[in-house]
Amino acid sequence: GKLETAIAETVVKFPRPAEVDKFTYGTAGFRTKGDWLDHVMYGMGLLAGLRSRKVNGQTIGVMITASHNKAEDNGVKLVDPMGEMLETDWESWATAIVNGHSPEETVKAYGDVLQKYNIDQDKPANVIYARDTRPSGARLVKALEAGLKATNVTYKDFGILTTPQLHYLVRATNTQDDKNPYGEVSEAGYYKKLGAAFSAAMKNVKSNSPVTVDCANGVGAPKLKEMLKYLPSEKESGLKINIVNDRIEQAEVLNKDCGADYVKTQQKVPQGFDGKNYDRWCSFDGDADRIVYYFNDEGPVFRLLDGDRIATLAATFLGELVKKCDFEEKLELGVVQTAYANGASSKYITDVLQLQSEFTETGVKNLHHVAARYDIGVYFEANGHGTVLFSKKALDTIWKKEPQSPAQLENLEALRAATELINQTVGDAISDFLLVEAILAHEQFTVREWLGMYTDKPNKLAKQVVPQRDEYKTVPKTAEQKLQSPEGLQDKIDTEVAKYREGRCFVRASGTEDAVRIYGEALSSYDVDHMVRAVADLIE
Ligand code: 16G
Ligand code: ZN
Repeated sequence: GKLETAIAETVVKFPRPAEVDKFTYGTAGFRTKGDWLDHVMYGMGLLAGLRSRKVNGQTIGVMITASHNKAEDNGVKLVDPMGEMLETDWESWATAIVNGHSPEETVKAYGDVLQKYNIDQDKPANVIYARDTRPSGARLVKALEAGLKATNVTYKDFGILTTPQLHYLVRATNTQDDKNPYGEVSEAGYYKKLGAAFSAAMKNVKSNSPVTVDCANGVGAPKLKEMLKYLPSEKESGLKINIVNDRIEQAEVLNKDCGADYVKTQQKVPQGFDGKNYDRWCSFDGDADRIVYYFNDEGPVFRLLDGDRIATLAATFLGELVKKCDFEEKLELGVVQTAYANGASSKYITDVLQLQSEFTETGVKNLHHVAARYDIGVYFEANGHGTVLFSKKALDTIWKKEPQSPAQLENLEALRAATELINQTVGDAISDFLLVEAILAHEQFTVREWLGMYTDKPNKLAKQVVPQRDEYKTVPKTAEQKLQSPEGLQDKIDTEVAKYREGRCFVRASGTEDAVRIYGEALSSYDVDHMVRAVADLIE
């Protein structure tokens, strides 16, 4: 057909780089050196159009970012109509369409998708896209556009945005004609929605201390600055927000010794830290979809308030509000984590909060889908990616309730504000930041009190390079905590772990690096070190 000819003619301008054997659409989409991604972007233009036609012309999003990775890297992922990650079944089509070795092979992969889903090429297709601050982004957009043009897709460039802002825009676009649209379809619409929700959440409370945000020298910096214009003044809210690591014009410092990933993996304050003991700090990652908090204790001893801490804080707050609102219909609250969550946080959720706690495999899409089964589903990875999902039943219940007293009205208003403040499409550093700040103000918590909610179990995360990481397969439905291969290894691990008091240890293949990860917890840090080393020795 006509489109196939157009593809064959234009794909040659974006040849496959010789350096890459095979591209794979993984948990974070495609990700590698920015210089090698033009061909991939072109292919993602084709696939985004196909995906949109498959879902009756609803708008699909394309985000160009490499998150916490080096400035020279880049990547791309697709966003589905409700702002979710691309449906899993389509990941293999993404891989197929960018791995053609000739124009014919690309056209063939395109045709395979058409055929498989019975897609009508004359139907409309709509795509929107954005990128982070990386220098290669502008060039990669051209390749993406070439794929979109070749297949007659209607598209709109939203320029530089955080990843969650693009997710927001996709959902807002696709719910424009609904009775309850998600928000205005513009960057300003995002700030307006969050700003109004934060003001409502802070209506009856005041923050008691300033906060500093490390923006990883990435896109979060200009976007948070813009966000500030829509927030109540420092005088009104009591909250002073300082921003550091905002040098986006210097590409090479992006994520360099700063940002959420650095702080979490190094267990260290970022470059540019000048806080006193007990000052409240937080860090975004390079595309502002992750956040962790931290402070220096007496010593100074570095104290991290990671995704587990945010999950337990949010679950505590929302659980209390739901109770106080006394709804006729029971709303079920649950917290979804991965096996990397500190055992003390999970115990706190079940024993103290008396809420359901569930584990899934690593990766946002896995947590998201499980959280969606609850009326209020809180999900966070320890690394700081997470959000809260409200079911339709929960939203209806919360918005239609008639308050029985002024106190109940206050609680109801706070809960309603939370439903608007939280980005329900994906973890969002800006939205999570405002949520945490509002909760701390409500609870009148200092960082010490927040940390004091429970005591983390001593833990350690190690990495071991292995020749073939795909030999390490886990048993389904164990949240990756049991190996089924290599044969016999799990038994040896179990024997070793049984030697330690309250020992827990598991091994899984990384989805993003050529290595396996070993996570361990036990009653004492001496035991943890010993156990993790012993388990590492079992791995060849
Ligand atoms: C990806 C995931 C992240 C996960 C990480 C695990 C998304 C958007 N990102 O970055 O959630 O924590 O992989 O990496 O799902 P690993 O497989 O190397 O341990
Ligand atoms: Zn990120």
